[in-house]
Amino acid sequence: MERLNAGIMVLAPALAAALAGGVHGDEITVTVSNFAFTPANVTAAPGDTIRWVRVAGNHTATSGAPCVPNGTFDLPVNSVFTSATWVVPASAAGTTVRYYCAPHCTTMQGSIVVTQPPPSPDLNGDGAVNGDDLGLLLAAWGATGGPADLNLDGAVNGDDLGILLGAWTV
Ligand SMILES: [Ca+2]
Ligand SMILES: [Ca+2]
Ligand SMILES: [Cu+2]
Repeated sequence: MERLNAGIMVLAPALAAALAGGVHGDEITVTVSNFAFTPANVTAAPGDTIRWVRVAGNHTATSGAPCVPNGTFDLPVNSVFTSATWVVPASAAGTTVRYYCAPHCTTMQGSIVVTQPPPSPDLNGDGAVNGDDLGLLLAAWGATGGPADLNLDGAVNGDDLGILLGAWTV
């Protein structure tokens, strides 16, 4: 029983954070060896953590096109720093984040395809889908995109209204 309690105490904060944030928070592991990232290409959602784990050699995980650092991250993965992490920010949604190993930049490369979370019909973010959100959608009626384009088809119209009404908080 004591073991069980200890386990629950460890898990509870993570569970609470997951429920509160509504984010995935998955951890995706990439191994770093001589001379490859494995898997070289991963898919992640905003809020996920990429963890590079050293298997062999002295490397880095450096963001940018091969050999061209762009300053987003530059992390050692070597005999001193055997793992490194980067949390995928919301601003990266819908993009592909390329990275490479600085000492072996011509051959040792990887990428992170960041998914775009579906828009929420709770347009004002207050936790309920109701008349306030309907007002925002109607105000954006006819727009060619933006947060009220709930099905991401480039128009704010009846299809988006249907999604909002289908999610109505009762
Ligand atoms: Ca709302
Ligand atoms: Ca739409
Ligand atoms: Cu390397």
